[in-house]
Amino acid sequence: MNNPYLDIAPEVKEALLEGKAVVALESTIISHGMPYPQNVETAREVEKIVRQNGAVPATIAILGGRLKAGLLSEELDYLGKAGQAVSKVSRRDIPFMVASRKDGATTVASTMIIAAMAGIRVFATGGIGGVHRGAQETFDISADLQELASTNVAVICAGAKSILDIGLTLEYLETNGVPVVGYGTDEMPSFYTQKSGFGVDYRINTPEELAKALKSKWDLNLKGGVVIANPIHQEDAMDDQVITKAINQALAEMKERGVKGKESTPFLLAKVAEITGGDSLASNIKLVYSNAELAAKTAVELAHLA
Ligand code: PSU
Ligand code: MN
Repeated sequence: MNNPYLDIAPEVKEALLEGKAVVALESTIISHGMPYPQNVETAREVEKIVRQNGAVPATIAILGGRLKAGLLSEELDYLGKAGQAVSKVSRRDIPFMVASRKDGATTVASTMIIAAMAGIRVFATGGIGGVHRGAQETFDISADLQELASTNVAVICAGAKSILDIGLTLEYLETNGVPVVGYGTDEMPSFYTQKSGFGVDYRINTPEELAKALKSKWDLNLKGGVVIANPIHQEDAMDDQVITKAINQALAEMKERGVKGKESTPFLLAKVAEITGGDSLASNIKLVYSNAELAAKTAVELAHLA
């Protein structure tokens, strides 16, 4: 924890020193994943849910070049209002933000890195990045997947959005030794819906079982993360046809406009929300709450095992 680049919030530091449960949260979902003000409201509510379930939240970002584990309320507000004006920061970008003392919103990959530096092992988000559709041509594969291969943090998500090629994403994770666990399901959920047609590697039904699997992996020095895919509750899920149509339309528009690289995912997220007239945003918010709850419960169980 003695890292001269890292600021751990006092509450987070105390919890870590006492071996208590801490849950990391990312900030790209705030700045680039949702519109203001729903992004800030969601970020605050997520922190509250983590607390209600017995863990301490640590939202991660880079501010003024400092790596932050745990943000103040006004810092959440700043990131939410700044939106896409703040840099989206993945692994490759971290040193440049630090060197030039800039602000950055952290993706799944960079949140994992900073969480691991702080000693946090459980992280809740909405969706992970993955292998994009058409990656055979574009080579667009999220750095999140490589990070999952090498950094010891469990990521609780609602599966992968079908803006991605879910089958290829699962193949990529398998090659890199990253287990994909379905929480209470045998099927990989696809973010807005419970189904994708693809199976997960393991089905686990309780936070206690999840914690045991994580402890086993890391006790054995099998480095890397775990994807814990927690399906959206049925009452919050979207109609499969509606969301499929919206995603296809968003993908077509992206191609037309030639959107590439780090802009792709934020573009697709905003387009899908726009096309569905906010319905997808409502689902997105609900699934993040559900993931925060499961992450907190898992972190509590993991703290008991330590
Ligand atoms: N998927 C979502 N919501 C998000 C993201 C992905 O449903 O907010 C964000 C996360 O921060 C994720 C990042 O780590 O997008 C992936 O971006 P890229 O595909 O450029 O690696
Ligand atoms: Mn990409």
